[in-house]
Amino acid sequence: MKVTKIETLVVPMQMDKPIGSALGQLTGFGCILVTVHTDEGISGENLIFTLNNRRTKVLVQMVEDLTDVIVGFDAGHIAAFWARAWTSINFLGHQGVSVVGISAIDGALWDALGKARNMPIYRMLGGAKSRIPAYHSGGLWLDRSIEALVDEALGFKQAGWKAMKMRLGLADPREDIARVRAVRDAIGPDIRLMADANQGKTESEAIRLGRMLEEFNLTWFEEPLPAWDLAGLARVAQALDTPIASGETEYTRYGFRRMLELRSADILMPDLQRVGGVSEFVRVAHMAESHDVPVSSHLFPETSLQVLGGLSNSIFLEYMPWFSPLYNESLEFENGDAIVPERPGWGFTFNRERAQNRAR
Ligand code: SMN
Ligand code: MG
Repeated sequence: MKVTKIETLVVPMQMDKPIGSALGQLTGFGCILVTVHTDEGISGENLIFTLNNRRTKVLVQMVEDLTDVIVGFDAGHIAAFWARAWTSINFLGHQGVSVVGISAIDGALWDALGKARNMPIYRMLGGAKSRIPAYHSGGLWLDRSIEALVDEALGFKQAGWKAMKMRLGLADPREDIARVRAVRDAIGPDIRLMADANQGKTESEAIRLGRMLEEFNLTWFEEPLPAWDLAGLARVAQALDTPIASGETEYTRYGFRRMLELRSADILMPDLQRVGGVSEFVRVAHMAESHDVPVSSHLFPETSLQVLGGLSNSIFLEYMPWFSPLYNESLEFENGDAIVPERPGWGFTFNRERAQNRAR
C-alpha cells in the first residue's frame, strides 16, 4: 500500500462562548483535517489545530511540504516515514511547526494501517485496556464567577463525570484558592479534581500556591511554570506532595527524555500534535514506563483514546468537546470511563459534509 497524495482542509470553529485562561482569551480555533490517500483506495485521517485560528496556514504549508518524504512510499512503514521526516526537518528545527507536520501525517498513517488491517490502533500497539478514566476539561475556566464554577462543576457531576479540571492563574493566589475550595466543597471528596495554571507562575509562586492547594487533594497540579523551565519544574515537583502533570507543550522523545531525567513531573501529558504523533507518543510513554511515570493525554480525545488504550501506564483521558462536531461517531462514556472503540483505525471518521459546510 503506497501513499499517493496528502490532502488538507481548513475548518474554522467558533467557541460557543469566549474562554478566559492564563494563555489568553480564546474565541475559536482552526482545525486542519489531514487525509493521506493510498493506491489501495484506503485513506487515513488526522486532525491538528491552532488556537484562535492563528497561523493555521503555516501548519497547512508544513503538512503539504512533507510530501517528498511520504508520497510514493509504503504507507505501513510508519517508523521509516518518521525517521526520514526527522532528517528532512533538520534545517528548520526539531520542535514546533515541523514536528506538528510530522505528527499530522504519522497519525493519518496509523489510521490508514488500522483500516487496511481492520484493527483499532490500540490493538496494533499491543492492546492494554478497553476503557480509560476520563476527566471533563471543557469548563471551569478562569473568567467565570465562583457561582458559575460551582454550577458547572455540579452539572458535570450530575452528568456522571468522576473527574474534572479547573483553571488557575489569577494574580492573587488567594482568589485561586477560594475558587478551588468552592469547587471541592461542591463536588465532595470523591470526585477527582485537577487544576491547570497554564504556565502562569514563577517558581516561588508555584511552590507557595502548590502548598496552599495541598488540602484539596488534587489529582494533579498542571503546568505551573513556563514550559521551557524544566529544572524549575523539577524543584516545584520535589517541594510538593500534590503530583505535578506537564508536557502538553513539549516535543518528541528528546524533550520528554529531559523531563524524565530531571524528574520535572510526576505525570506526563503528551499532546498528539506536539509530541510527534502516535509513534512518538508511544515511544515517550514506554520511556516513561521505564521510569515508573504514568501518562495522560492532551486535547484530541477521539484520537488520544486509541493511544492510551495501547499503553499500560495510561491513567486519564482529557475530554474536550471542541472537536466532536467534526466526527461521524461520538465518544462513549460509562461510569466516568471513555470506552476505546473496537472500530478500525481511530474508530472515528470525519463528517465531511459538516466540515465542508463550516469550511466555506
Ligand atoms: C489547554 C490548552 C490549550 C487550549 C485549551 C486548554 C489546557 C489543557 O492547557 O490542558 O486543556
Ligand atoms: Mg493544560
